[in-house]
Amino acid sequence: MLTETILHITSSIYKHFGLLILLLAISSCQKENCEEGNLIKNASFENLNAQDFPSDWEYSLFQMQDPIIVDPVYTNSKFTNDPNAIDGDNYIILKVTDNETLELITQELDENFEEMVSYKLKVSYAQNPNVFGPSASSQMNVPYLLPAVLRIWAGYKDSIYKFLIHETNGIEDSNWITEEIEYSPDENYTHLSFEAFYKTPLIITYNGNVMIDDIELQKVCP
Ligand SMILES: [Ca+2]
Repeated sequence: MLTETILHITSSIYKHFGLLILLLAISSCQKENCEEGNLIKNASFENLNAQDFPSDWEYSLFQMQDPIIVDPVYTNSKFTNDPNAIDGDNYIILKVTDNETLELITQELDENFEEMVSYKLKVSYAQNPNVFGPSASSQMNVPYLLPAVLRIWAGYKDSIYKFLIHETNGIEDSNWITEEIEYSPDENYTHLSFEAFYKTPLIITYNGNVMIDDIELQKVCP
C-alpha cells in the first residue's frame, strides 16, 4: 500500500514537472518569436549611401505643385548651432511648404506587419530652428518654423497612406521629444512611412519642419 502511494506521488510529480517544462518551453518559444529586436533598418540614419541619403530609406514628395525642396538630411556638422542628433550624428528633416509640398520617408520592412499583432513604435522628434527655404508666396528665403506635425503610416509600396499609426501635436520645440506608440495593424502591411504634415484644421498652407531620429519598432511580447 505504502509502495503504491509512493509510486502514485512520484508519478504525479513527474507529470506536473513535465507539464511545467512544456509550459516553460512554449513561453520561451513565444518570447523568442516576439523579441526580434528593432524591425527597422538604419533606424538612426547613420549609414549614408553614395548620394548621402540614409540607406534603406526612400525619400519622396507629395506635391500639388512643382517641388521646391530637396536635401532632407542634416548632420550635426552642417551648422555649428544645429541641435545635436538624439542618437549618433544624423537625423532627418522633413518639411511642409506653402507650395503644398510634403516630404516623407518610407522603408520596406524585411518582415511584413502581422494583422492584429501588437507593435511598439518609438520615435524622437523636434523642430530644427535653422531651416530656411524659398517661399512660394513671397519668392523670398523664409524661416520654415511654423509648427508641423509628424504623421506615421503603415501601407504598401504603391499605397502608403493606408493605416494612420499616429499623428503628433504641432512640433515647435527644438528639444527632442520621445514618444512611444502601441498599435495593432489591421492588415499585413509592408511599408512604414514618416511624413511631415500641416497642423489641422488648415486655413492656409505654410512652411515648417520636423526632424526625426532614433526609431525603434518591436513586436509586443504577449
Ligand atoms: Ca541618428
